[in-house]
Amino acid sequence: LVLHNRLRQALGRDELSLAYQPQVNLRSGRIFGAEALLRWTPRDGEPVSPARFIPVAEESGLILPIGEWVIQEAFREARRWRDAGLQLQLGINVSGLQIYRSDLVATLAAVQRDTGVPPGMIEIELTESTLMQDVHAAREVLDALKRAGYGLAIDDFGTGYSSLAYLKRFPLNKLKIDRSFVTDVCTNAEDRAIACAIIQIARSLNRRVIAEGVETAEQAALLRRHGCHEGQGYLFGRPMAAQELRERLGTPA
Ligand code: G
Ligand code: G
Ligand code: MN
Ligand code: NA
Repeated sequence: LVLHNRLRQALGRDELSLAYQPQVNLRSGRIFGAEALLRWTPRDGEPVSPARFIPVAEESGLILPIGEWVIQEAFREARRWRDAGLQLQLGINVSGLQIYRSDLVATLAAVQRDTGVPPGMIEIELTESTLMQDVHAAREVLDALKRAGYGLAIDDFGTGYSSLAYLKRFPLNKLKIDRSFVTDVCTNAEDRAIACAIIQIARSLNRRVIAEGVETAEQAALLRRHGCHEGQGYLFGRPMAAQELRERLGTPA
């Protein structure tokens, strides 16, 4: 409850920010995009981890205004990239309430109009469990997002309860292999088998596949050898301030 009350004030007090974590092509090593990750640093306190405050935001409904702020802020950054001539994709996390209890399609359309960011620059990330809450409603929203030109990624793939058949029914461009399968991918045969199975499913269905939580060159090499297209993790970069990522890509300002 205390956390909830503090979180309620966070937006107005300018305490939220987005960190950007690079995503790279495992063959070329090139950064092709980034994921926007929400950060909360109360004015008079330590940063609160998203693992703690995002569940609170979801239970209280605060994720609706916060999620809208995330979308606006992320599109503003994508606009800066575009103005700087950077060809980068931006991943934005969206929670179930935004799909089922708000008009996500309309929110995105309005922010898209205001910022002029091409929808193809944006990839919307949803978790498996979000999609499973109401498969029919989720499918309508995803179809509309797809028609509008957005990329769609399924986050934490392999951790939720889902049927592989839904992969066919949802217009997803990309599977994100959950970090829990990547951490020990070099030493644990079961994790490796699961990671490789996800890579194979993605490839045979013509979807992109990205591994999360890549921390070592060995993990990256193994995943690449098994056909994984893309990687994200501390090996390539921690979530960083917008300006830091822009500087790293050679366009300060
Ligand atoms: O950034 P990491 O540091 O700890 O993020 C923890 C979790 O919070 C991840 O599962 C991530 O998907 C989720 N998350 C991060 N940013 C956002 C956001 O803007 N919206 C939603 N709904 N979830 C987010
Ligand atoms: O959306 P999602 O669940 O994937 O959020 C990614 C989370 O994983 C964030 O909390 C981010 O800070 C964290 N993260 C990103 N890269 C790494 C990594 O290489 N190792 C570990 N342990 N965590 C990571
Ligand atoms: Mn994510
Ligand atoms: Na994830």
